[in-house]
Amino acid sequence: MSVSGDLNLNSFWMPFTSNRSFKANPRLIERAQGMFYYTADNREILDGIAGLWCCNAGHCHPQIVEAVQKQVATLDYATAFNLGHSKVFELAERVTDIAPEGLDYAFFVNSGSEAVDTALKMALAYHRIRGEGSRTRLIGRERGYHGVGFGGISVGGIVANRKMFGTLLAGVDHLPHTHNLDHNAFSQGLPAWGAHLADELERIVALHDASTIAAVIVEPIAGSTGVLMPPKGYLQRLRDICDKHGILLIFDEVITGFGRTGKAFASERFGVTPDLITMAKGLTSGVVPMGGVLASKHIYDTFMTGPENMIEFFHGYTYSGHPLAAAAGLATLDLYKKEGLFARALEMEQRWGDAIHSLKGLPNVIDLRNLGLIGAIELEPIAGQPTKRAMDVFARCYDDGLLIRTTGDTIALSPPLIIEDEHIERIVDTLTRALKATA
Ligand code: PXG
Ligand code: PLP
Repeated sequence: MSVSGDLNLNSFWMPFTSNRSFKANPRLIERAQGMFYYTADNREILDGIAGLWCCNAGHCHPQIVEAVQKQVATLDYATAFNLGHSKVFELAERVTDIAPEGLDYAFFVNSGSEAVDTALKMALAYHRIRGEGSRTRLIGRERGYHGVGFGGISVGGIVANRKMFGTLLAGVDHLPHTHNLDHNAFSQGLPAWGAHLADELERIVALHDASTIAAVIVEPIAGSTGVLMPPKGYLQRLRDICDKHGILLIFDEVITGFGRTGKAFASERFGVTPDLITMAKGLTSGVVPMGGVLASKHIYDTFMTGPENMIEFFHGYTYSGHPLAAAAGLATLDLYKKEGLFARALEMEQRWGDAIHSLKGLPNVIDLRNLGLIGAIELEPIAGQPTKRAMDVFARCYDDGLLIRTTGDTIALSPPLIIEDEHIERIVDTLTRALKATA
């Protein structure tokens, strides 16, 4: 039995965790405030990853806390099936207001994974309603992460997340990923090389025929597989090829949404508008689980063409538009606006990027990447022990008061958008010590 103080750790089967390692050496968080977590023994841990790319407004902001407290005491739950409450309608209006032009409709779910499955189903149904029911193929990308639903792992490109789970969705193909250290190592912002990799979509179209393809889904910046920036011009080229062949383009903005790139969405930052956007995480600053899909007017209107008394989209979750999530979302969007947090992320981008790139030359650092308030440090793996180098740095940083995230041998950073210069300095200093100590 695994025990920490009075706490029995046995029964909780932890997600995406080595349960046995964790339970042998647990790390328990007690509370949070602003940029910091505090452990059970009251150590301060600087949160370098905004929880898990989600607490963009910082932790326990009193305005969000108060909104949720008020909501739970007023209306705890109401279904959104044939019933409504005002906050979810307000939230849909507010979030579509900051969305790219033309993405005028919001469908709410409870996570990024559900958002992805919802968007894929919208794409399939859209073509079918238009009389193009042969468009059933979905195109993802190698090294893509789209959550853990069957749709998401099918279009996703992380082998470990796929190989245990059978045949997945049929009729899925994958674009190549865009990561290339030979051409792009130590690029600031978007790498110059690689836009041509979007042309692989033409090869996939030539192989299957456009009439069989419903949608392409990509993360504008791939987060979970190590922070892979899109080469300059790549996303626009994907857009152009999709347009040419009548294929819908889905941007999975679960991590890039809500200011992470210095704009509301990466779509705006990169000037490329998809047909559907998936979102989650920063929508409520991580306070209450919520995700969503933003849909273009054209897609929504297509669904609204059947008999008026009929359900148009046979899809939805018990907690779609949950009142607590809606209240948290509204308070979060208020805060982003009032404190100008998206613009703030853009203002900090250069200093943040310079800080990340100041780690060049430290032991085992083979690449550094940055954009908005995202940073990545790729390390040379220890021969025969992939992931160990990064996990050693993680453990060292945690003991030294900094929370980072690792994926493979890449360290990912995505701090709350309220980060100050002093926090950036502390992140760099702690990482420097850890990289040297683990060399
Ligand atoms: N799409 C993308 C692009 C994501 O990053 C999901 C979908 C799934 O969201 P949910 O809410 O179902 O987890 C994500 C989630 C990491 C990390 O370490 C990233 C995510 C989840 C867990 C870890 O980078 N992103
Ligand atoms: N399983 C059962 C037996 C259910 O009754 C429901 C919803 O009513 C679900 C799964 C789906 O749950 P959710 O709507 O929370 O995704």
